[in-house]
Amino acid sequence: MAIIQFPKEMRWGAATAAYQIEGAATEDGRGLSIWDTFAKTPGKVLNGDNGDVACDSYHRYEEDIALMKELGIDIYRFSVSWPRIFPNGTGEINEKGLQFYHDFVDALLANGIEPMCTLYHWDLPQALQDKGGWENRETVDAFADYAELMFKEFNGKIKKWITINEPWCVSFLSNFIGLHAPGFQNLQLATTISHHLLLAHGKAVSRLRDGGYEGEIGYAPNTEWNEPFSNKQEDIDACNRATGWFVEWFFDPVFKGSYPQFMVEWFEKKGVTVPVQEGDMDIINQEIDFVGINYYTGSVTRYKENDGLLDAEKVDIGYEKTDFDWNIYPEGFYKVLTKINEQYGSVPIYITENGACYNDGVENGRVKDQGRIDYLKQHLTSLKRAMDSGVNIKGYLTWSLLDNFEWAEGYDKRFGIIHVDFNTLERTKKDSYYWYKQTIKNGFFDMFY
Ligand code: PNW
Repeated sequence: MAIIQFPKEMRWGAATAAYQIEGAATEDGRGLSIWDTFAKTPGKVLNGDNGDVACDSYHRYEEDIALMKELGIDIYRFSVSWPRIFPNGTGEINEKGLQFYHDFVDALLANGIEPMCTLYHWDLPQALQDKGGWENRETVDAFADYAELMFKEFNGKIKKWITINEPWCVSFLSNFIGLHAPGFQNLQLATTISHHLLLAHGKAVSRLRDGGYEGEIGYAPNTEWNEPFSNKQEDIDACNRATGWFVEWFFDPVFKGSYPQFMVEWFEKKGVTVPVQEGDMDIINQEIDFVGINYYTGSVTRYKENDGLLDAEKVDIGYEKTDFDWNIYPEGFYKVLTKINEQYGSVPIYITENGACYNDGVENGRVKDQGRIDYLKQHLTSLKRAMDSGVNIKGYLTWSLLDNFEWAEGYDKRFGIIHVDFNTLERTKKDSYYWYKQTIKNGFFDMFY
């Protein structure tokens, strides 16, 4: 027996995002987002999939909430579709969009589940993209207005807010690597956007505080870990850049009020600058109530001249992989959490995403996703070690409640603890669902069982 036991204050949850699960893309006055446009551009999403129907959670949320209740989660993290609220990004408010989220949040509360609301999980109103998207500073103000409307409208109902989900993905993955909407490949553009996202985060924090609204606020950067291939300084430096692109780049401004010098110098070498205007860093560098950490994977990395942006190359040394081809590296979870704790102080942390892609299907009403259970066990063991070393962990939310529209991979990659048949939309609880349910109920699990 090896029992991994969590304190009774630990909060448990599951996460999703609007475009990935809602469907109902043209219903009740919803405007278009950049993901509608991107998914319908040939060649951008595997198999030409899109989120028009997704899990149809817009219509089936009562069934989803019943599944959450049976699971026993304390918190459900979902995101609001900005173009349901402001079909044009700004200006006219769509009351039907607000009503949907009221009904949904009321149903969560009635079932004793606390809502954790992400304001931006990637579905920028297309109308704002048409005016330059996140490159345009007006989008920052449009976001702050949208955030404030939500704070006002849901004051007292939603008490946990996340401004931006994974600013690295929104900036660099979407505008430099080009894999996600809007799909550009321009480093200066992506760098500018990373700054504007942090600014949008800061302005939303100000609106919550200045408006005197109830509730806690944070953001959810994605993290990864890199182990140096050798002890050579050039390999260690390459690793520091690779992790720094996710961690320091998006944490230093919020917690220290400046961009990390080693990364700024590197970017300058590549001819790129951050368009910081006077006063920006004070807006970004405000106290937040918690930080959401998303962690999935780690790599072994070494220096390689002219390899990508960072002159860093990932080396495959044979780690086991999930069906997404991401390395399983639970040690990196521990390391990134302790690094954050050391560098930024003991800010309260919610793990806002952690989970694994396994594509096991339904056989005789059952989904035997032992790979996912093992992944969760290993990562929760690392999390517990981090807690024992003093990292201030408040809760753990797994990604994801449901199989869903996995962005550029469409419906081909499954992250849910609940299986969704994308033809019939039928939900089937996977073995991992039952394992997670038991773990939540007990507050512990047995590593070897
Ligand atoms: C996160 N990468 O996405 C998102 O927050 C979720 O919406 C998503 O479903 C989940 O992780 C699983 O992918 C990421 O390429 C997508 O580094 C891609 C990357 C990282 C995170």
